[in-house]
This record gives sequence, C-alpha cells and structure tokens, in this order.
Amino acid sequence: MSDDDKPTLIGQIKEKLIGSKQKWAKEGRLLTGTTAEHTVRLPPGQRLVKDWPVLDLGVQPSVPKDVWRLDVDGAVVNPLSWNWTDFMAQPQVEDTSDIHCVTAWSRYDNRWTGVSAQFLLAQVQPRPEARHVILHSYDGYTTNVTLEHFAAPDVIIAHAWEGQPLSREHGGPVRLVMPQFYLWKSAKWLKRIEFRADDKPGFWEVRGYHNEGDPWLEDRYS
Ligand SMILES: Nc1nc2c(c(=O)[nH]1)N[C@H]1C(S)=C(S)[C@@H](COP(=O)(O)O)O[C@H]1N2
Ligand SMILES: [Mo]
Repeated sequence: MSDDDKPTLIGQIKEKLIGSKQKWAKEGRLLTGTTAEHTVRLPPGQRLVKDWPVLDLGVQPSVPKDVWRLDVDGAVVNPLSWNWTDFMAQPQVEDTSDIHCVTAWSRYDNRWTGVSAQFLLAQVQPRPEARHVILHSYDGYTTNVTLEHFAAPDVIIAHAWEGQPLSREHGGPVRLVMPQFYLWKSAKWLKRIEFRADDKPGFWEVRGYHNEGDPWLEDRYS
C-alpha cells in the first residue's frame, strides 16, 4: 500500500463501521426469523406462540358424548337437534387456520375437523329476518356474531384438532371455530346455536369487548 492509498483516520473509522455491518449481515443480526409473508399474516399487536394457552371462565364442563346435544333454533325454517351420532353422520370438512386471541397471542396452522357452518345453514335455512347468531355453551358462556360472519367458508363446528378429538380444556366435545375473529367468538363446549333478527351481546361483549372482534382492525374493546 502506497502512502496515497493509506486510509485517513475518518476512512479507518468508516471501514470499521462497514466491517461490523458486513459482519452483522453475515450473521443475520436483527433478523427476526419471520418472513414478509408472516408479517402480513400476524395481525397488529399480536405475538406468535407455539403452544396453545387455555382461556375460559374457570369452569371446564364435562360433557360426555352420549349426553352432548346441539340445538339449532330461533329464526330458522328447520330447527334441528343433533345428538353425537347425528352430528358425526353429517358431511365432514377439514380446514387449517390461524388463531388470534385478544390477549395478544396468535397460533398458526390449526387443523380443524367438523361440520361447516355453511352446511348447517343449508340445513336449517335462516328466515329472511335472521341477522345475528348467538352461540350458547355448556358453561353458560354466550357470544354473538353476525349471520354474515358465521356464513364464512372457514367457520367450522369442530370436534377434532390436528386429527385428534378436541380436548375438554379446549372445548371438547364440540366448539365453534371462527378464524377471522378473535378467539373469544369461538365458543367452547357448544350447546346451542340461536338465530335472531336482533343482536344480543354475549358474555364478554357486555363486559367491554368489541361487538365484532376483527383482529385486523384491532377490534379488541368497545
Ligand atoms: N364456552 C366458552 N367458550 C369460550 C370461552 C369460555 O369461557 N367459555 N372463552 C373464550 C375466550 S375469551 C377465549 S380466548 C377462547 C380460548 O380458547 P382456548 O382455551 O381453546 O385457547 O375461548 C373462548 N370460548
Ligand atoms: Mo379471550
């Protein structure tokens, strides 16, 4: 290296900076491990978890399959009441979706099996005035959704998760799954689906939770 090529003091500092940045790049410093696709997959304010937290009112009702029933009634042409055998004899669908809980955790790729809401709607035929759907559970929990949201293709009345019977703590034998909304809309230990002309805010909705609960709009609280 000739004298002319010798880096100045400033030049030496810059080289040091560039060098350390190059090292960071090589090491992948500051990379979060997520891809651009994941960035848009995770709704605002959520963090990704790998486990599956249990949240409920502190009571996990025991509902044996031979006792379980699902009543579907209210503003429908054909009310129905399925026992376990009836329910399992309906066409089964599978769908993989993400869970977003209002307590700021999300869990990707949950594979659900059950009867689709769209199939149920075709059976019961909501009357023209029906606009709202109220989910009633064996622990006394209720939650309300619009008929429009309930009719989405990924809404499932689920009895299995990852190919296994849904555990009691996660709402077995049967829970609703409504992936496009915060998980509090996905009623566990499902007992009754009521169709109504007027809305009826559920357990959390009357306690300050948002009436709709869209995670992409951060509809956490009202
Ligand atoms: N029957 C019933 N369903 C319920 C609840 C409940 O207390 N009772 N809690 C809701 C809330 S607030 C959440 S976050 C999810 C939790 O579901 P998980 O325990 O399977 O994660 O269930 C929802 N469904
Ligand atoms: Mo929740």
